[in-house]
Amino acid sequence: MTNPSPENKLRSGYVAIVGAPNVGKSTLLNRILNEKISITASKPQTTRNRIMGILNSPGHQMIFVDTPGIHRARDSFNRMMVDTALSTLSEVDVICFLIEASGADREIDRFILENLQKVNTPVLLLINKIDALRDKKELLPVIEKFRGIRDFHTIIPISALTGDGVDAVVREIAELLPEGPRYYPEDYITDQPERFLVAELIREKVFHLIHQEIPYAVAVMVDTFTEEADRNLISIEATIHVERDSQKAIVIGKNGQMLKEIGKQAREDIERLLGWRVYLGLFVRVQKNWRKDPRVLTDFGYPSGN
Ligand SMILES: Nc1nc2c(ncn2[C@@H]2O[C@H](COP(=O)(O)OP(=O)(O)OP(=O)(O)O)[C@@H](O)[C@H]2O)c(=O)[nH]1
Ligand SMILES: [Mg+2]
Repeated sequence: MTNPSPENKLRSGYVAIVGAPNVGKSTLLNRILNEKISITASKPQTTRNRIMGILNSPGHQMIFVDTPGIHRARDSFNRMMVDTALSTLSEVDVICFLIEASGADREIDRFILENLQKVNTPVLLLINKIDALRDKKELLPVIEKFRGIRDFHTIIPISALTGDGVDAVVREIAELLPEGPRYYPEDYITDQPERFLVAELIREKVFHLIHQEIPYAVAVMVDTFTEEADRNLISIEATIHVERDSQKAIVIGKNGQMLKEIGKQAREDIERLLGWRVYLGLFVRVQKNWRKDPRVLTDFGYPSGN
């Protein structure tokens, strides 16, 4: 690759990834960056914060913002997540609106479209999970329908899972970005602190290994993070907070087996992320109804609302 000559100015800016829960937003961010920055799960409402991922090339810096799935929130914690996503819309240069190839006429997609009407930002409609279609012809009515609703900058069928169509998305975004500075150093892929990424990887394993309501009642905090250069490892202690004693028992599991498995899988991912050997100590603690407690929400790094 050649460096851009001075007259070829850098193009840079912010790109929101929005859509209903579980449509594959975080999977797409990870695919674009070729790094696991954002956790993913087959359950809705996995992502709770804005997750920033930065794609650098000689001529561009694209700052992607993965957001919580937009849905009809039933409680204040979920409303906080939806507000986090909606507030991103007015702060970016390009919006990627993800829908699923099948079941694309969901009421929530219409709600998101209403919110997109309020901003003047170019919107790319990305129809995801095309690998799961039996016949690509199923896309045609979806494309027709959405084309009738709004003037999208472009409509691209993709698979965030296989990478199909993702290069085309990046190319389209590159053309839409304004000239601008490199907001972050070239070797940055996220502005999320390592502690946050580590806590998220632990939370992801709870999503993968435990079903029903428990993952939603879990928050993870890293308590200590110590480089032990003489032992050639990073020593991490983290606490998995749950809301009730019964949940604590399930997270620990019979003879501690569940907690052990969460720790093992999380450690493997954390070692990959940090490029270091890792010792991971996990604790489980009951923090009654933390999702409703503004003080605890702040401690856990979530907006506490009002
Ligand atoms: N078959 C298929 N599955 C996909 C694709 N993209 C994502 N998935 C799966 O869909 C599920 C949800 O993916 P996520 O990336 O966590 O979805 P999300 O939109 O970030 O979800 P929330 O954060 O909960 O809003 C996971 O099981 C993914 O593996 C795709 O292109 N094809
Ligand atoms: Mg997500």
